Amino acid sequence: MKAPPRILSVAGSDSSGGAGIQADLKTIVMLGGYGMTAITAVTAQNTLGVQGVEPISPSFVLAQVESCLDDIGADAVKIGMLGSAETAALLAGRLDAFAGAIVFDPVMVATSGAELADSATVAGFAALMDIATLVTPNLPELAALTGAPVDSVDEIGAAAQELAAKHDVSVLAKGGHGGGARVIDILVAPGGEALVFDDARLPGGHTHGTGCTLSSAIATLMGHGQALPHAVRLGRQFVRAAIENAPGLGGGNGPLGHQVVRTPA
Ligand code: PXL
Repeated sequence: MKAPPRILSVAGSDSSGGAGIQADLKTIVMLGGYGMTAITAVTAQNTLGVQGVEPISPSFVLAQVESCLDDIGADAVKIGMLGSAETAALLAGRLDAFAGAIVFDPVMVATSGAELADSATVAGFAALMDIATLVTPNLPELAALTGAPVDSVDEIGAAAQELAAKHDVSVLAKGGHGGGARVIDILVAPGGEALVFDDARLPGGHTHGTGCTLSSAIATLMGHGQALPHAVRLGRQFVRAAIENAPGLGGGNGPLGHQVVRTPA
């Protein structure tokens, strides 16, 4: 049996199972990876909103990371909700020399609109972007990280190029929040080369956890040895199939159907 890629997710817990750590583990296992977690915050949450957040202490987030890396080790790391600026700083220090891929989803706001990072934590994102392989902002996050307008494909590409050059990182600007009939994502390499992924927007409103799912899918696919552009291509296919198979649970923006998706790596 081929050894599964070892994937560590550093992210928050979503009690409703649709986003965060829970979405990450579902994604990692469906893509043939071995999933581990360092939980940064616990949320009380459902498809209607976030009812409460309890951050885990930064030193204990790091303790979880150490426990995983000291023994089992990891081929790729996915970073999501951080919970505090100090956790961001400690994590950037610990992962500075990490040899595998680091996929950083700069989570600021939940799909329901709840704030998941305060301004100090967002300031702490810079150090993580410096050490990441890929950062995956949605349009509001890209605008917040660059201060640039993101109203057209040209503006989105320019903002992504600015961020990529500043932090020497690949940037996947995700267009799902754009609202048009097509969802256009732009992958920009640190040197500025761009690759555009353009698909029809899927019908149905169940998109809770899409960002978490995409970033952990890309991390797992890179852990399998896929090059970044192909990992992004396959990861987007995985998310789209999971949206198409959303089970329609809850009274609000519901979770994806991870359990039915089979995408070979
Ligand atoms: O999708 C952003 C996100 C990340 N992490 C946690 C979340 C959410 C959205 O709900 O709950 C824990």
